[in-house]
Amino acid sequence: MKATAKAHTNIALIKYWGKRDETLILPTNNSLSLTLDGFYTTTTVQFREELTEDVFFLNDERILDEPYRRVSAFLDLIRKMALREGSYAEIHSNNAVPTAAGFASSASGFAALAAAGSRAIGLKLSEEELSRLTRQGSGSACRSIYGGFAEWQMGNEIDGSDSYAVPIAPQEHWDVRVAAVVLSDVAKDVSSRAGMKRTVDTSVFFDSWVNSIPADLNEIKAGIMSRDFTKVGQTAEANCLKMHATTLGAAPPFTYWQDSTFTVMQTVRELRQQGIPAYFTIDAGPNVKVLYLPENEQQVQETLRQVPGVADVILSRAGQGISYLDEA
Ligand code: 2P0
Repeated sequence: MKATAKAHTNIALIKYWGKRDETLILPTNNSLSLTLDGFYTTTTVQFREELTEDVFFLNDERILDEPYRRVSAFLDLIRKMALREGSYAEIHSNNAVPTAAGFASSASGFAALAAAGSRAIGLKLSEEELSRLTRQGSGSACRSIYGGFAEWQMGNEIDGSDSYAVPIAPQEHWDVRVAAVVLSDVAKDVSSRAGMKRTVDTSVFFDSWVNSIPADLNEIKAGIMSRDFTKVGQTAEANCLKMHATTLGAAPPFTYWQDSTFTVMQTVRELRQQGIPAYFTIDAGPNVKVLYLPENEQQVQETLRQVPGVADVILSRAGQGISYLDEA
C-alpha cells in the first residue's frame, strides 16, 4: 500500500494553451514537449487504514490549503478507479524544481502523484492509462510520463478517453539542452490557468492560434526525427510567439513578458547572428528557456549570464520518464 515515484518536469515546444473542458482538463490543441533531467518531483503515497482524510507534506511541510485540496481531489480519481472510496493516504512530495526557475512544478508533481498513488492503491496502469489519469491533475503533467520528446494528443471524445500523451523520441535520441534563464525581478499577476481561460473566452487571435498548430506539429516532429536543430528551434520559437500573441488579443489584454524577457529574447537572436544556434521559448511567466546544443553550452551560458536583469541560468539535459523508487 506504499509506493514512491519520481517524475521530471517538461518544457513545451508546441504549447498547450486552451481548454475545451476545464473539469476533465481537455485541451483545444495537441502539444509537444521535452522532458528535462534537472527538475523533478519525488512522491511517496501510503494508504493507511487509520486515516480519516488525506495528509499531504510538500518538502516536509504539512500543506492544508488549496494545493492540499487539489492533491486530495486528484486522489479521489484514483480511489474511484480502484473502487476504494474511503481509503486515505499520507503523501510526501519533494520538489527538486527550483521554483524561481519558472518551471511549473505541477507537471512533475502530478505525474509523480499519479504514478505513486495508482501503484500504492494496487492499480496496474499502462503508460497510456497513467497519462490519461495524470492529465486530470494538470494538463502538461500528462507529457511527463515519458522521457525525451512526448506529444499530448488532444483527442475528440467528450469523456477525455482519447486525450493522453504518447512518446515521440526517447531521451537518448538527441542531446538537446535547455538553459532556464531566471530573471531577478519577477512579478506574475495572471496565473497560467486564469490566463489560458481568459484567452479562450476572449482572444480575437485564439482561432488563428489553434489553426496554426497542425503545421507546427508536423514541422517539429520532422525536425526531431532528423535531428534538425534549426527546424526544431525555429518552429518552437515561432509557436511560443504565437501563444503569447493570443494574450494581447484577449479582453482585457495581458502579457507575461517583462523588460528583461525582451532583452533575453534579443540576446538569443544575437547569438544566432554570431553563428551559435540557440532558440527561446517562454511559458506563462516572464522567464525564458533557451534551447541549445552541447557544443555551444559554455558560450550560451556565459552570454545569458551577462544579460542585465538575469539572476541565474540553470542548465538541463533531456530527462527520463516516470520511475518507481521503492515498493512495499
Ligand atoms: C504547456 N502551459 O504546454 C503550457 C505552455 C503554460 C504555457 O501547461 O492544465 O495552466 O490548468 O493545470 O497549470 C500551463 O499549465 O494547466 C501550461 P492546467 P496550467 O506547458
